[in-house]
Amino acid sequence: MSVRNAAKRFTSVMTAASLSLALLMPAGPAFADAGFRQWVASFRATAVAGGVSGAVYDQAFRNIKEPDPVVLEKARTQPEFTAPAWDYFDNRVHDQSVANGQAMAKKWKPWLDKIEARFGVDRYILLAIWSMESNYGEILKRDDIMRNVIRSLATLGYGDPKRSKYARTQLVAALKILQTGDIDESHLMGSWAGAMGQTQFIPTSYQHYAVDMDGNGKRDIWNSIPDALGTAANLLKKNGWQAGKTWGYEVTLPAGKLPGGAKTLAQWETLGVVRANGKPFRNLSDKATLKVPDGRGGPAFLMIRNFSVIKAYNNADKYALAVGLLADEIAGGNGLVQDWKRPFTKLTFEERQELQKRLSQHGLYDGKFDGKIGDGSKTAIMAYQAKVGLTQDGYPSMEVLKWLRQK
Ligand SMILES: [Ca+2]
Repeated sequence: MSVRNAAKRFTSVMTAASLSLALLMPAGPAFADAGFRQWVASFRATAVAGGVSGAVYDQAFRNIKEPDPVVLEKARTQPEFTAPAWDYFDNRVHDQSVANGQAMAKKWKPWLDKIEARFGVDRYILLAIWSMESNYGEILKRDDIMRNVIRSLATLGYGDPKRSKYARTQLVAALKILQTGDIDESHLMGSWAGAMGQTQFIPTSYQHYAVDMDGNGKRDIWNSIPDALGTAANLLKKNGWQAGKTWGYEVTLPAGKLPGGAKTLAQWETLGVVRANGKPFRNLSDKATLKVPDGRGGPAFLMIRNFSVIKAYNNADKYALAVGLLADEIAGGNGLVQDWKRPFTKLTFEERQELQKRLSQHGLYDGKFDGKIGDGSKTAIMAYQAKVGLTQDGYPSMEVLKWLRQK
């Protein structure tokens, strides 16, 4: 993004955030800033009681005079709807995330060997987590996404009643990270909600799990890939990762009703549940639970223990499943046998980028050509559909791309 665009964008976000601040603080932005400084001054005692030195506190806040308007805006507009399965998985498990993962597997092989040997966690799972969390570090280069963690958490602690408790706890933890000297305050950057580094750890998780894998004396999950992947491996290991085992299997189901609950893979096999790719289960005595995230007619899975371990990272089935599926493909697997239920013909990753480029040529899209179909792309697709008289569903479909190619 050009500097001018960034400035323009920042101004429009500022305006929106000032409005929402004004709603929170009837006295207006000037008083809101005074209120924030007051909050920072009064939270000092809490931080000190939590073990943060006064000097570290003052140093961390010395250049922070105002809440971060971008953080308040993000906190206000976080979507809470549930995306359909194809929407979630297509944006995470695709040609590009697989190819990048394979390139990273080669590039970091010596360190992945060491991390696997030390923690017993599968390298492909770690690569998939890295992809899901920061697109292999790419988002850390985005000035429009990366925020000062201390300022973000103080902003949420002060201005977002829903997240205030979370933010106060995380702020004390973040200050303690500065106190250890693992990173200095100008590099303590993260997402608007305080998730940090290549593998997006919130400060309390960092405290529990961060490791200095490369041995330079600092646990640097921002700049050291070995530290970041070692830290992710440590989290999974401490939450019960079973070395040498997978997360689960895509399966095909027999007709008729199946019992619920956990059973051994041998028992599932007796019930007629077999692997979708025709291969045998690896260990028939593993206990497994059946999941059909897209309902009957979509792909089905038997999840073993490591699936729930991945959920220690992010407690959502679809997150853990995306990690598992992406890991399998980075390792050379062929992907799903039974695809997600999709009300249109799927585009490849490159075709989705082409779709974005063509929408931008029509003046309907000004985001990145990143193949990710988020709200901006969907709005642009709908605007185009309205223009040419198609049903306005916002789907990144072959039908829309074919129309775009004609004009
Ligand atoms: Ca290190």
